Amino acid sequence: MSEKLQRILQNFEFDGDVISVVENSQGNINATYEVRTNTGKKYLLQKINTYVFKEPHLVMKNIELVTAHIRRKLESMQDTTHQTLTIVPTKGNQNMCTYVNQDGEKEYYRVFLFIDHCISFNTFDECQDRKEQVAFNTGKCFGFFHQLLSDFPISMLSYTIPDFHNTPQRFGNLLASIENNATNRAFACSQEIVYLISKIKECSVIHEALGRSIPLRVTHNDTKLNNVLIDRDTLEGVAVIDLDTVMPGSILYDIGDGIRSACSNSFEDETDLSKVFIDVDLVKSYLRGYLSEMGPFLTPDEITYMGQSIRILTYELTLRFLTDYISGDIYFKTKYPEHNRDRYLNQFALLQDIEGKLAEIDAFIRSFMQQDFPRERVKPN
Ligand code: GN1
Ligand code: MG
Repeated sequence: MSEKLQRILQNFEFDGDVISVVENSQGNINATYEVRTNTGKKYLLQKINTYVFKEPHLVMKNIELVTAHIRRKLESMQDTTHQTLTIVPTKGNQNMCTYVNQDGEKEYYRVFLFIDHCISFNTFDECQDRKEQVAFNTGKCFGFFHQLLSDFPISMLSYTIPDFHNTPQRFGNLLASIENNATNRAFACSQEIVYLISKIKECSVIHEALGRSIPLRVTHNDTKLNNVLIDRDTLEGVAVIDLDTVMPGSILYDIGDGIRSACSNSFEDETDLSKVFIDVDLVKSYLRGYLSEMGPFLTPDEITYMGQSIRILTYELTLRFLTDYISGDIYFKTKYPEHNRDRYLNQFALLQDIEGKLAEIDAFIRSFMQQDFPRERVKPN
C-alpha cells in the first residue's frame, strides 16, 4: 500500500488493522478501493471525483440524510432483507476526510461499510438461467427504494450535479463540443450527430413535463445494474448503492437508465454491435418488479412516458459519451484512447434497437397497468 493511502486511511476508525487495499476499477467516476482488516472486516474507500462533484460536502450531506431515512424506515418495518450504505466516520467524526496532494489540491475520501453476502452484475447474462428472476428483483429493489424515499422532504436535498438529466442541456453540450472540436474528432462522428439532432425534440418530452404532469420525487439518477446489490443465495435485491447522485428528479430517469443498462445484456463498451440490443422479455420482468412496488403511486404521465424513458436515457448517454469523446475524454474514466468512441457507438446501436421495440414495450406497460392496477392510483405521501 502506498504511503499516501496509509495516511488517508489513518483518518478513519476501523475495526482492526488494515491488511490489504485493492483497487476496484468498475465505476466510471470515483476511484474505489476494497479495504480489509485483520479482524475480517471489509470496507470501501472512495476518492470523490471533484471534476464531476464540485461540492463533495453536499454529496455527503445528501447521502447522510437519505441513508438515515432509509435505515429508520427499514427498522420501523422490521425489514431484515434490505440494507443501505453506512458511512464510517473519521476519527474527528466527519463524513469524509480531505488530503492535500503534492500539487496543493484538496482530495476528498470517504469510507463505507462493505455490504457482505451480495453480488452485483454488469449484465443479466452473468445470471444465466436466473436472469428473469434477477431482472424482476432488480426492478423491485429500485421500486422499493423510490417507495422508501417517497415521504422524504425533498427540499432538504441539494442538487449535487445540477441539470444532470436535462436532455436539452446535454444536447447543447454536444453542440458546444462540436463547435470547439478540441480533438478534431467531430467530423468522423457526423452520421450519428445528424441522427441525434433529428431526435432532440422527441427526446425532450420528459424534461418539459418535469415539475408539471411528471412530479419531482427523490430519485437515484444512476441506476446502473451494478448499483444494486443482490443476495448471493436468494437473489433478492438487498441494497441500492452509489448514492452520489440522489437528488430531486423524475422516477422515469431511474427506470429508463436502469432498463437501458440492465436489459441490453451487454457491456456498455461492447464493440461487437450484433450483441447490443434490448431484451424485451427482460424489460417486462424488470418492469413487473418495479411496478409491484411503485405501480399504485404513479401519475398518468409517468405511465405514458415510461417506455419513452428507456429510449431517452439511452439517447442521453449516447450524447454524453459522444460529447466526452469529442472533447478529449475529460469526464468518464477511459481505459484506452478510443474507449468513449466504443461507448457512444454502443449506446447509439442500442438506441436504434430500442426505437424499433418501443411499441411492444408501451403496449406491455398499458396492459399490465390496466390489469394489475385498474383502481384509482394514490398520491405518494
Ligand atoms: C457513471 O460511476 P458510474 O459508473 O456508476 C455516470 C452515470 C452514467 C454511467 C455510464 C455521476 O456512473 O451517469 O450513466 O457512468 N455517473 C455520473 O456507465 O456521471
Ligand atoms: Mg455512479
